Amino acid sequence: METEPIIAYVGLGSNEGFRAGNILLAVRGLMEAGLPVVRLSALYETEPVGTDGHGPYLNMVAEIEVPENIAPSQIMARMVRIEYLLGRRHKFLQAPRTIDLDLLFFGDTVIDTEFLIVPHPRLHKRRFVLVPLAELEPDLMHPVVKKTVTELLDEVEDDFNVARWSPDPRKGNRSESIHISASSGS
Ligand code: PH2
Ligand code: MG
Ligand code: MG
Repeated sequence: METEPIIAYVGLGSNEGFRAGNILLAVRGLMEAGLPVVRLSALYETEPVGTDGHGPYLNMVAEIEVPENIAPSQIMARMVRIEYLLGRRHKFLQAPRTIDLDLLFFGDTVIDTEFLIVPHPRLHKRRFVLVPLAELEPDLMHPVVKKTVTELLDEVEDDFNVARWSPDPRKGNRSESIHISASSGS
């Protein structure tokens, strides 16, 4: 009997180096690690949350059709390896990073251990996650908060800027098109 595959959502972010390249290499990394990426949101340029004076992020969300017998902890382990291969070194909490991969949802599974919290504990409070997620799956239900992504986005208090991004060849693909307000600086 065929069973429906579990769908997982992964948040990708980069605010150091060639951001779009880092994100696309991470998508390739997921595929090569046996995690089939079936849909991608657009890329968004987003004002950094909780990190005074750091550069803007590119953020995206990827949908994964989880192969049978792959547990959330194995997805995490593969993501950490991809982060490492792409040059991520954990300098300090919320330091600028070439790549950050976060497991947002794993079907409607709820996990709360010392090592892993699923759904991601802050996803429902972050516009830079909810906007790309709503693009892919607006009716997705958060199994803990019990609201859909659309409802969460309607209610979210985070008003940090999130804007669709596309490469600007005139700027050598390094456009920093959003203006970071002085209040979020140091
Ligand atoms: N990630 C963080 C901290 N702040 N801000 C934005 N805009 N995008 C991120 O991905 C992000 C952040 C820590 O993981
Ligand atoms: Mg993160
Ligand atoms: Mg992370």
